[in-house]
Amino acid sequence: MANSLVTEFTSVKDIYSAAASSEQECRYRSLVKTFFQTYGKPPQFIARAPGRVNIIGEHIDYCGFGVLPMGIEKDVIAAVYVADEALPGETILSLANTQPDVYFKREVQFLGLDQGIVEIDAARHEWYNYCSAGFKGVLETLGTKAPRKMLCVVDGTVPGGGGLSSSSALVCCISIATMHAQGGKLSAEQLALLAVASERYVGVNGGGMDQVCSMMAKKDEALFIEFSPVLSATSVPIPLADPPISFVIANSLVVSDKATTAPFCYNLRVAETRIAASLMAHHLNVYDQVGVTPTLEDVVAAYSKTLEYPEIESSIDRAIFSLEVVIKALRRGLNYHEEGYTLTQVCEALDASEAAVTKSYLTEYPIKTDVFHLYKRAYHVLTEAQRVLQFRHLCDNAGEKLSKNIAQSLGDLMNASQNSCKALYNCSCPELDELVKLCRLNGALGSRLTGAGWGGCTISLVLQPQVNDFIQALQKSYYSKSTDEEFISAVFATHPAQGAGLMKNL
Ligand code: NG1
Ligand code: MG
Repeated sequence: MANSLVTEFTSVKDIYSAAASSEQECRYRSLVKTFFQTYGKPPQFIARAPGRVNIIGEHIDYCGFGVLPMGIEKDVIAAVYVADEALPGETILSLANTQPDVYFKREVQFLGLDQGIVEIDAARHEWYNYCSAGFKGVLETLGTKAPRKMLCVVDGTVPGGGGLSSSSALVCCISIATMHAQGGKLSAEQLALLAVASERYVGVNGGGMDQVCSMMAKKDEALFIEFSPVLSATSVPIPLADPPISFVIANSLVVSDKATTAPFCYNLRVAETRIAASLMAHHLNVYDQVGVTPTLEDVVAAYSKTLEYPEIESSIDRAIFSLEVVIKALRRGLNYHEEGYTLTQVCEALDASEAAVTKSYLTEYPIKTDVFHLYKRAYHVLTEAQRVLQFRHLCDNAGEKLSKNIAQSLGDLMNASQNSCKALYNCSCPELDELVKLCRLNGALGSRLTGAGWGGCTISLVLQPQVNDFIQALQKSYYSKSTDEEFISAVFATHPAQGAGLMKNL
């Protein structure tokens, strides 16, 4: 992946679609005004990072497999003024939010380099933790001994807890702002990786899809993001021709607060997939090649080296084949209890003590559970990894003329992803199930939850001529009790949007 610096925008028009630019210009002007009202001086620059919508590839980034998201126009922007250096004990970062009801102002103290610079209380679920996380990550990476103070006002349009990555947009935006304020020269890739690590300060053992997409997204293109053997982001054309397809986002209006539910949802899934990977590494005799606590991708990659690929030429087809072989081996490798393993059974299967298992899988991040669903989770992950490759393959080969058949095949993959998220990964919820059902009934060729799930948004693939009817049908059904304003912000068609960057000439 090219080691490019963070994008510099000269105008709002570089960032948003023509239709959105004038509204965005007002928003940027209003941010500058709020900054002046808050701090009595104008900001020096604005940093910007978008949310993302994941088209396909759910809960597999932290297992090492490639995912296929795209940037959205909804984003976080931060106006910044860089002041003098701060001494330990002083305010080093002042954060204000344009939405006073969220939390107006928050001062972060400078603890000094030897004490880890700033403290983040992961037990308190506050928006500014994500800002502190980005800030802390950059300062620690740069090793700045006397960092310069930053005054910021933040404005966000990504709905919180909606599966559109409001959290990573905040982390990425403040990481870019901090890097620029402290005179660092980190590339967009370095910042993306740093933001992945920083967001974990907030207590969720997250994957890397969101931050990489926010940093690297391109207008008009989806991104195929791979994490192994190294991070790479490849543009994938969204087939655009006859009949054109569109992606429509619809919010279930169930807020999914990942930081709160992580111990029995997100962090637990990470642990389950890691335990499953270790068992499969033993079962497939590749344990020595993958080391301790491998990911499922480590196991598939090691095992695929032992496979012969008679007559399979394309590397995508070979990858799909390797996954298939491991899927077939799952039942024998993890057949101990299809209804799930107790901790005692996990220990027996791994031939390890409870203390060792707890140390390796269950202590770094908080986890609460009585049962580990190893088979179901691993089956989802491996088949979802295949679906991503199949989706990418269809996009790459669609060319100029997208036939209805290809559009339906893309939709089928999205539907299969949803079904697997619901039945095997248990990360859907009744409202998401209902919304997906209505989307499919009203013309979506495919519809699924996007992001971590347990609430948040759906993404649907709809043929462009049908988008208006589709959206109206949802208003009459799922959103019959919402006001017009609520509805407009909950349901919208989206197109791949520009990734993060900086604007210096205000
Ligand atoms: P959300 O909760 O939608 O921001 C999370 C993770 C992703 C990925 C998805 C599920 C973070 C920051 N984000 O996204 O890495 O694992 O869930 O595919 O942890
Ligand atoms: Mg998030």
